[in-house]
Amino acid sequence: MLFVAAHRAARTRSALTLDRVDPVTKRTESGNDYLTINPKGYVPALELDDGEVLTEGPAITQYLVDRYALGTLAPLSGTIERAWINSYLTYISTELHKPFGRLFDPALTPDARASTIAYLHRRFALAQRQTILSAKRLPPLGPAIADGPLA
Ligand SMILES: N[C@@H](CCC(=O)N[C@@H](CS)C(=O)NCC(=O)O)C(=O)O
Repeated sequence: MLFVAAHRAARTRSALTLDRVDPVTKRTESGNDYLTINPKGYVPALELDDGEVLTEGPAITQYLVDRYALGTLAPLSGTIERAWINSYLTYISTELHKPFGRLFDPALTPDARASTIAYLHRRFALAQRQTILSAKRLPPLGPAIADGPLA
């Protein structure tokens, strides 16, 4: 079971069973309290058949690739090419995604909003440069797992 944001589930094509989470009530569409599944409260979370729950986007995507698409959507674990992918996913998660979320905070002051936007501009410029560099260094893989979060 993959828990995703309420607005995303409809757009996601996947062999996984999906359950939407209401971001305000933290109830799942199937009627469960999401906080009992993932106390962090945010999505995504992946619940395995044995009940194990994995959170954090970069960990989930890499787990799914290694388990179900070995060597096709990402370079093999333990290679420097895979470490670049991991680095890029972590960058997206921490340097782009999180500050972006602040912009939706109604309590954000105009000054804080302006400095967050300036920060994001710098970070996106670096991401773009890095993407161009990576494209030259990574083996051709077709759609890669790092494309997902930026799509
Ligand atoms: N560190 C997490 C962050 C996930 C995240 O911020 N998810 C957003 C949706 S894109 C969310 O659920 N926000 C609601 C909340 O934080 O309560 C990851 O990389 O997976």
